[in-house]
Amino acid sequence: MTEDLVLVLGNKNLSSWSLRPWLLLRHAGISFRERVVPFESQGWHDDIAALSPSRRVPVLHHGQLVVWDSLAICEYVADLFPDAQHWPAERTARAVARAVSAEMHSGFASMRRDLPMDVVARHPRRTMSRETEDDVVRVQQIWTECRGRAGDAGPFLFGRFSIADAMFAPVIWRFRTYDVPIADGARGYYETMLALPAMQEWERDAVAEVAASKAQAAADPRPAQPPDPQSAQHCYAVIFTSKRTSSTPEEYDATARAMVELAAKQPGFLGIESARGPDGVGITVSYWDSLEAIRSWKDVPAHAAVQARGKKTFYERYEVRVCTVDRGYKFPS
Ligand SMILES: N[C@@H](CCC(=O)N[C@@H](CS)C(=O)NCC(=O)O)C(=O)O
Repeated sequence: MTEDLVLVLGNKNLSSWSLRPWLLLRHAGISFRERVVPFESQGWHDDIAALSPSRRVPVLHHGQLVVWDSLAICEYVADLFPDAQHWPAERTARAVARAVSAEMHSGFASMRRDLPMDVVARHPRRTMSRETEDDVVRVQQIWTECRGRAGDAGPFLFGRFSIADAMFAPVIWRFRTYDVPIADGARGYYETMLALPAMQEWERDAVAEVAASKAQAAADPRPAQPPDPQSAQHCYAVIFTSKRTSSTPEEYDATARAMVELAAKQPGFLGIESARGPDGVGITVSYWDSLEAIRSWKDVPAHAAVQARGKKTFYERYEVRVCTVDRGYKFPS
């Protein structure tokens, strides 16, 4: 193979889909270069459309070829390295491995939503919806049945490590973060995956990534500042009143910081101030020099993506009011 494989990933702590092809390549000892583009970073905002036609990660670049979607990347790797047997060699085992991989790829929406991957976080015994409980039971039923069938052929779902293991790997972190009870028949597999050197490497990278982003925030706090009320008369204010859900606090904090930084780069931005109480209710007021600036900010793609994420994950509810500021004063003046 003359060209390098370049795998583009999201944040290692959060990007469940990115983990799958990365784990497949790393566990097999295949050489590749990785490029992490953190969500909500300026790099994501500027580069993702050029890197990935779906604007999602993971995406694999191999010379001129671009392969997006985690399962498609795993299939391509299996084609490139047939001797590595990334699918089970035996036909019926291969059919079942493909079936459980496809089920993982297209299903479990409730579990994904309620138990988002956050490798370093611990949220023990989160209350689960009925649908999420059903998803958890189904995943463990798959693991138990596959392990029963594989027997002594090896510790993975189909004996040897296969694409099916890569597909389920993010669920291992989800179960650990939320301290999901593991059934007896699935426990050995769960522990095998936690102990896998490539999984531990991913975890170390996730821990380092979160520590680096906290250190950066501490070194460069850029406190959100409102404009001086006397110099910003006749401007516009957007009052965003929200109630947080309890989910994904790290992702929320990182995203909120990134959004303030991004807003501060927009034309017409004058300042921002924000407060949130222990009950999860928060008020953020951003100030702008025109209604047009407010409209443009709403449509900035990275901001639009966060608004969609907010509805799904961050907020129980929110209200937005766009107001005119006619005059202002302060004490001490
Ligand atoms: N089916 C795709 C899903 C990829 C996906 O949703 N990736 C997420 C990150 S884990 C993403 O890129 N999100 C960015 C966005 O929605 O803007 C795959 O398997 O690769």
